[in-house]
Amino acid sequence: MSPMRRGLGLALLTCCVAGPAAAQIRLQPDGHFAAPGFALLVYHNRYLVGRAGGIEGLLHGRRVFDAGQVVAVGADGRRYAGDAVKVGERVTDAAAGTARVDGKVDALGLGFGLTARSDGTSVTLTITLDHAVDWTRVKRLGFELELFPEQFWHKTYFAGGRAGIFPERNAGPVTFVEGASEISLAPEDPLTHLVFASTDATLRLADERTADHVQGFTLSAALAPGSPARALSLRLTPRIDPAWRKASVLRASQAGYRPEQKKQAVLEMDPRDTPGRVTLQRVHADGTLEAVRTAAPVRWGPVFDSTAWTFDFSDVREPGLYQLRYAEETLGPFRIDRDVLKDAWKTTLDVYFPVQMCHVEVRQGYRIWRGRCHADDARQAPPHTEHFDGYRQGEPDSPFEPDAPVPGLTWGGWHDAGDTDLPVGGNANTALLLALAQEEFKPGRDVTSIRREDARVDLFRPDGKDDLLQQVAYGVSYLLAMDHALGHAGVGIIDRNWEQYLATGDPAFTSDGYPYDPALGEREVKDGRSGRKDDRWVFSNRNTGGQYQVAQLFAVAARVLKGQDDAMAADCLAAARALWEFEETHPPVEFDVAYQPRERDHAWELRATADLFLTTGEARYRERLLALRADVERLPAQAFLRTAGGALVRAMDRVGDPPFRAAVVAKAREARALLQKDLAWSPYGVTGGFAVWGNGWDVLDLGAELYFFAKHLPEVFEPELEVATVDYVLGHHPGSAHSYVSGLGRRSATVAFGFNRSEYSYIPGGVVSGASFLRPRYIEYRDSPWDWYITEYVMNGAAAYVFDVLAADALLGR
Ligand SMILES: [Ca+2]
Ligand SMILES: [Ca+2]
Ligand SMILES: [Ca+2]
Repeated sequence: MSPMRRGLGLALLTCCVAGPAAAQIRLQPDGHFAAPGFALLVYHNRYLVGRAGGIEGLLHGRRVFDAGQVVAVGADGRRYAGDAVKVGERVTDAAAGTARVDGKVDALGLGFGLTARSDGTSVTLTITLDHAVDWTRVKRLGFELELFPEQFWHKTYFAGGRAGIFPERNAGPVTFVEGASEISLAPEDPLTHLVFASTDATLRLADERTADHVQGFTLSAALAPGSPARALSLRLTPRIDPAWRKASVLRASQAGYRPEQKKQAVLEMDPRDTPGRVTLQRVHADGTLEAVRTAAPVRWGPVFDSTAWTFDFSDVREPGLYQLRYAEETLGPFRIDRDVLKDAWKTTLDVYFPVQMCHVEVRQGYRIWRGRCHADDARQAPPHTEHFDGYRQGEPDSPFEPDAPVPGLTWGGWHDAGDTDLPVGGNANTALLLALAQEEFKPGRDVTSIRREDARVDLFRPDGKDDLLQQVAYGVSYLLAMDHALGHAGVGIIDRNWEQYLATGDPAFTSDGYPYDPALGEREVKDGRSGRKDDRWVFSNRNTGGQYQVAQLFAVAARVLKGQDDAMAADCLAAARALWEFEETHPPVEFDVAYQPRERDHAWELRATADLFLTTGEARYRERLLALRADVERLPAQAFLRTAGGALVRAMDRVGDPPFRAAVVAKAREARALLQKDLAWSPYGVTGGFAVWGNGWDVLDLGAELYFFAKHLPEVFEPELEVATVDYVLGHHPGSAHSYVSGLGRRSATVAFGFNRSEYSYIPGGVVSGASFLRPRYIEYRDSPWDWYITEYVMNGAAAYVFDVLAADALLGR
């Protein structure tokens, strides 16, 4: 054999054994199927209403399908899917190579097992029925999944003799393929190509997205109606590129850094890769890119399914414009400057908060953001109503008859999120964070005008009044009005029906704005009233945690509003006293409802009492705090860290009782030790606590407490802990490099779930919750207006962001 032939033989061996062969798909010990570049999850997540659960598929680092599940349609046309199908725990059988869940649809007498197994290149899902389908009760039975539309836009599908291209937007229901045995998706795209096939069920591919609903393209495998079969199967075969690697992405704050602060970029990479060098460049006016620092990043360790490497440039303090480079990627430009945080909160207060205000028209120059909404708020929710979005009405506990009008509720409050309800808990938390921001930092800004007489707000048109104080007053106005009407803090106001609630676009149109008058005909409008029964409901039940929460807000607002609006400040203080007094002298009520805290371990009572004491200096509040000292000592460290601690450290010195102070400080040390454990999951310097929902707001919420700890107990909590929460939401986080603040940073959450979500749009300064954790080990951020668990705006996240940026600036400026 000539040397040349030997060489060729070796080359072939290399090519065919280690080269193009993709790794085999294998069952993992945790019950999911994986190969590098592919993963199939089997009920590791169950948020099916959000299309994040059941059978989920990731291909080359992106989720391409989700919400795979058994779907049945009854003879009466009712569809059973999601929570209407009861699915048990997953059973993983390593010897058989299967992961299985059992499920049932009681109403249709259906029981089934759903088993996933792999031959290394495909995964086959088999649905085995307990007995043959009773077709007198069942109209359709099959397995359905949703293809995430953005991954398939303008890509092809092939099935039998048919082929086509997936459209970007839905234009009414379209069936692409019906009755096929094999469907090939995106064969022209080697990173998205997937083939679905079945020998015993008929496949269908359709676009059932509608303008007002959350849906991907639907792929289903169904039994032929009338079939006596007791099983059906679906085989999916991904094309896996063995050369593919997870993208290496740099993460750092996209707003930039103050010179004196810690500056760290994280490079998350495919675990099979090792990085080259990262370069920090300074950008000069003449086009020069000056390499300030070039170094190999330092390995930190695994974070989700990546390996994290860190690049520290803390000692670069020279003010200027910089960018980070790695391979072909550029992060930035961003600033290093003393003033960098002076601007970062402004858009949230200037645009997001005004746009989120209920009951007003909002304009920005020629742009009409929204018409005036909900001028017909609100009517008493009838007793024993289990409503949507966590709202419930139990026993009647208000002066108003069922569905009677409740006066005074047409001014104040912010829309919760992408939805327009006014939850008392969320509004109180938001107003409190803004009020504390005013008290601590007094940023002093006026670019917004609010005119009550016209129910109109104009952005970037000053009215001589401080914007932050105006927002505090706006939240407080709503809660005071409810307190005056009901005699306590209720649950909140929300649409009466599901159609109103799901509507996207201008909320001015979800009700007619005229209070309902039963004396009028349905189309009649007279004297500012109408016969259309579309006014929202106010849910009124008392809940002890919620009462203390609102009492604390009123106590803080009384301090902050003094001098600006003395009448409202006095009103707040009277209401805070009355709420507190009532809860101190009546048995606690734990009414389970969304958005409100439940009282545990006196944590909310401590908050309210501490702030009433700080506002009044009165002995009764001090005495109550001292009486609760043993409860402070018993308080779980987590409750101190996230609930009671901030108020206690603010009050402890003024209480002036050494044993009380010692109890608070001891608990703070315990909380600091607990926090250290919660930081261990990553190099990002913040707590984890991931679920399907991104953890951005949790991090920001804790940030506000961390500020007070660092301010009052600097020997226990270092300022860096608080500053890290700001860096985190601005891009120094896992899952993507997006800034979670819309419009802030070169790459940010500009496709978001606000009221304008149908337009694939955003509200500048809105703050999203961020990357979603997909159990068992994946994390993903995607620019989707429908993934509310990633891209929705919630007002208290935005308030915490405003607070935390001002706080970071204050701590770093010390
Ligand atoms: Ca809501
Ligand atoms: Ca103003
Ligand atoms: Ca109405």
